Amino acid sequence: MRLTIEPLNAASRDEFARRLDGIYEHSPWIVEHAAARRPFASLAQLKLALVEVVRDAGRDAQLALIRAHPELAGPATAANALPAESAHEQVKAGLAECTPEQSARLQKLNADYRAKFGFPFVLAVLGPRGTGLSKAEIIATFERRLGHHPDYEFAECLRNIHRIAELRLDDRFGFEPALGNRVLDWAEALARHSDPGYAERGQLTVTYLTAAHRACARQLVDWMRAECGFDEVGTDAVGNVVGVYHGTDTYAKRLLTGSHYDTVRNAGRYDGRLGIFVPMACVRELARARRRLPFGLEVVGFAEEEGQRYKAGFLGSSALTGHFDAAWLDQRDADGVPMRAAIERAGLAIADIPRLARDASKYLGFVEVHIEQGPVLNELDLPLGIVTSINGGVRFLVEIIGMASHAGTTPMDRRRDAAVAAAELLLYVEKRAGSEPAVVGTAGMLEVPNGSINVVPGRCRFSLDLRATTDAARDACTRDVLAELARICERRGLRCTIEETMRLAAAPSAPAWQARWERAVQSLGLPAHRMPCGAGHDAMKLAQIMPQAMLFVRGLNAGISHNPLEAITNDDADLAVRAYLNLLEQLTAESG
Ligand code: HGY
Ligand code: MN
Ligand code: MN
Repeated sequence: MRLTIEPLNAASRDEFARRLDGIYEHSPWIVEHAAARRPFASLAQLKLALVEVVRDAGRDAQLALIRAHPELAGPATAANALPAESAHEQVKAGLAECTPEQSARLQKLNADYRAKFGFPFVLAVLGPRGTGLSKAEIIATFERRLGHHPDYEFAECLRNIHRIAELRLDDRFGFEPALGNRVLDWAEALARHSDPGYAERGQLTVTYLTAAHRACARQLVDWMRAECGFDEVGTDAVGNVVGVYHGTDTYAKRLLTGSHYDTVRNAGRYDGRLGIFVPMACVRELARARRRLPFGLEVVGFAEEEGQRYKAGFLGSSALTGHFDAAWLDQRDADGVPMRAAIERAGLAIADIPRLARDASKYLGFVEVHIEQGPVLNELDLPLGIVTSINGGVRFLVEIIGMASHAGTTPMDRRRDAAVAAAELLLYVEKRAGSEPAVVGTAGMLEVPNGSINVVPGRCRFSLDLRATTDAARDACTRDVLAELARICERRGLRCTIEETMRLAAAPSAPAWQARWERAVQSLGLPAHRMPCGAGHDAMKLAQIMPQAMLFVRGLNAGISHNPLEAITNDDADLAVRAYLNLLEQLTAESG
């Protein structure tokens, strides 16, 4: 019989525990302790309460909980001696039919893992989508996690235990996170398009206006039209995909929303795209219910945010704010192709770009859903977070110029070594940015052009990405770094060129919109965890012309991003869609 929240709230402590028996492997104490935290407003709140019971139980009880778990494809599996839930999960992930090589590999991994950490490897083998990881994914995860620090693995085993419990609870409640499944399935399908040189290696890279990029745009247009029921769908002059779902009055103000569909190199499949899929799933729900809101919804898949193919970043959202800089059209990619040519080859009309600027008076504001791209929600075991402010940033491309000379005959005190100068500066950036928590500094690209193993580097090119919670902190760090660069070049007899390629102001969330996200998250029975944002987002661009606020979704694997390990669960994606739907209900109620 399917569980529901109300009878669980009303049940006796023993009855409550009995109905939740087996949710945590051989550890009834967890549900027994959770009974005292009733009543629960939602399944999500019940799940969080169970997490908190374990969190409050202390390390010994947590260690016992981890040790209560069977090994993957271990002796208990072979002897068919697993509890029903674990047996079902391991069978569904195919662990009952391992090849001899896979069995041997898993036994060795189990032994090595237990020898290193002193507890068994725990993995939610049904995975983020709930349908089961492949054996290859399980083994790869096992091997990757074997290399972690013991403290990280202790916490990661607990997070996987909570994910196992979540999936078991979903099953007991007969709850399928269908909205979240749709989001994950869209993400997987869109990730099939990738640029040459990456696609062959199974890596996701979609840079501005490549064939893969255009295929993504077409796919988004198709889904918006065929699956979601948008009224108007199209691609604009810079390649943004724009879907409009009208309100009761087609001239009513609109909520602007969305995120980017381009990616960094060897990316994850949720950065940006999640913020397109979540509002798409909302429109799909509204259209299926034949509901019209008192405002329109304008969902934008921004064509370019990452600044990978061309130096200009946030190009898609800049076009909407009226800040598209025509000089960007002359920027060339690594193959020398000017942006102008790429836009024309994509069949887009450069002359139309200025007309993309939005009249902010016609919009209520801008909201963006995005993966956190950091470890905070993952460590707090929270599915959602509310952004309080987005860090401001500035980016430079620097070239230090010295003198190439013979590596063997040039005395160390007579060199004009550009690479060593760059290294000295980067160590300064690390020290300076590390001197205050509000600031971060990164050199993501570094090269000795046409370098040779036996030549003192005459040139060294690198990028600088400096960010801070406030513009003042960002600018102070920038001043110090550029002054140090000048001192290093002076002392070493070198010169340098510096090109500023991007500058974005810090963007505090608009209070009214941040409050709406907070209420939306609380409506799910979850705490409204407020947090700053270190990454750049299209919302910081839209912040220049209208109020904005963002919702964060927890990332798995310590929230890693700009990396193929980027992942979210179907349950968390489902909560994000439900939070978004609640925000739409709030706006509807406010409009009277
Ligand atoms: O760099 C950033 O923070 C964003 O991913 N473009
Ligand atoms: Mn990104
Ligand atoms: Mn992003």
